[in-house]
Amino acid sequence: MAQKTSPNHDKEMSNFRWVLGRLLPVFILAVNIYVGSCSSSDLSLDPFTQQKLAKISRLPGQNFDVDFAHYSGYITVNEKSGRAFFYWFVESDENPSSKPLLLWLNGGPGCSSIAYGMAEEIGPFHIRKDGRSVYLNPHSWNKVANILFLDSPAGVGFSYSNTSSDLHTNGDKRTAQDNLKFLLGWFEQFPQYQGRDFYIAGESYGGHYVPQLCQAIVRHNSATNKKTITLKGYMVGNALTDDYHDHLGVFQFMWSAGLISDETYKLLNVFCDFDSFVHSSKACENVLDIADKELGDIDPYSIYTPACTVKSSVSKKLLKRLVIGHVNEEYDPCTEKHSVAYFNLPEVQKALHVSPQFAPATWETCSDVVNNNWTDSASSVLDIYRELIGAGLQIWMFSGDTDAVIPVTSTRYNINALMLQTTKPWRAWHDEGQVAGWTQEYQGLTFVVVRGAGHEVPLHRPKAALTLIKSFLAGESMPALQQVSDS
Ligand SMILES: *[C@@H]1O[C@H](CO)[C@@H](O)[C@H](O)[C@H]1NC(C)=O
Ligand SMILES: CC(=O)N[C@H]1CO[C@H](CO)[C@@H](O)[C@@H]1O
Repeated sequence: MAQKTSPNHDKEMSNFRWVLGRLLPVFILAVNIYVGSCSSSDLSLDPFTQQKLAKISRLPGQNFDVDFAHYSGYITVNEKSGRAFFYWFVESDENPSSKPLLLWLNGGPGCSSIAYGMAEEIGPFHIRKDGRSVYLNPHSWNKVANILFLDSPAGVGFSYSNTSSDLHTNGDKRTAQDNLKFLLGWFEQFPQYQGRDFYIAGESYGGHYVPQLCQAIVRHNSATNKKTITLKGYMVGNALTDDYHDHLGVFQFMWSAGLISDETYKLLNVFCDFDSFVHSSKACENVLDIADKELGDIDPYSIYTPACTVKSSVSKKLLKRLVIGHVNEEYDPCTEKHSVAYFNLPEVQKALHVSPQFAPATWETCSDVVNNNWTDSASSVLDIYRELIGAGLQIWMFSGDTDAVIPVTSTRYNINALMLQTTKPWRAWHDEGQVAGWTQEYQGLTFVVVRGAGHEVPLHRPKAALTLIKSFLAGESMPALQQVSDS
């Protein structure tokens, strides 16, 4: 997924050339030398013994008990190259055998689903400011589903390849195939989940990964006539979908939110509309640089919240004094930094069954190497939407409406381009008696706006996001205002 600027944000690098990556200090890629022969998942063992070995007992800095099991480890996706993907699987905290299975994918390309999905969005374990301990997220999606977090592709998070050139040749097509291989391998290790209702969700560049993987699954199922993976549907948020419509929406949003000048708005529409998001032309990059300067030092992924800068932490202190009693729930723009500290701790990596042999020299939330060397990137996945709507999948698109990176306008242009029939007209939806957003239902697709949320909807609006996943998994419309019977 696309990530926020960090305090060490290299000013030479344009936010908008990097919209889908994030900006962290660039560490020199240390080429790991793979020696030894210890592999974490021994395939000679039966699945249940493997599960036992993958089980996580307690995380460092976890001073509370949880009533769900969770597991982590590697699944080999390519034997010849020696590519293995890292997962962290969290069962539901209540009656997991009755709950669906949900795969979560962050984007980038190059960003870790553990860094974002687990540690600051939908996962149960979020990282404290000290970078050494965790707290329980009260709005974790494992209240309603068993969640599988996957670091994909090779070079992201703890996923690795024994062939170092693999990190320079990642792209959409191989990622979809490797993700399919991952799932098939994972279901072998967790056979009790075979045939379970299965959904995929993700955000940002996950807008490519999610439909592309769904297409690979649907085609695999029909080619093999097997139903190991019982895919029911997918949901994407602030999702990169179609370069042309996404660009139109971004420029329009930045202009109407008052972030850029009239002149730059015009130039963007002249030089960038028809460009690729991942591989933009020099002419377009020049205008993006101008736009970036005009924006100033805001967080483009959430334009009305403080950015992670020294200044913002001062104003945050003020806020803390004013909003008494909500200190823990307060939005922390620097949460990524805490994850970097935590997941680089040797004891944390040990608890997660990360093999020292395959661990990255430095764990990063997003990999610059993967991002900068991305090969094929589909200019549009709308054709896949058409195919999957035809296959009868349940498809939802949601959007946080304060994101300037893949904004609500982009998603609306994309949905309009599909020319679907409306089944339920535009209306507000509610959470805790307030309008939490808007929704419209189409033949084959449901659209949900989450009001006041940035690029990472579950980070900014955790309660509304839990309502969203509940409705999605139940296949129900977003809640309308509840009638209060008494007064
Ligand atoms: C990578 O190489 C090491 C050393 O040969 C081997 O133990 C490991 O299984 C390989 N990884 C994969 C995914 O094949
Ligand atoms: C061909 C290419 O773009 N290579 C890039 C791969 O990633 C590294 C690290 O970010 C860059 O320095 C290379 O330029």
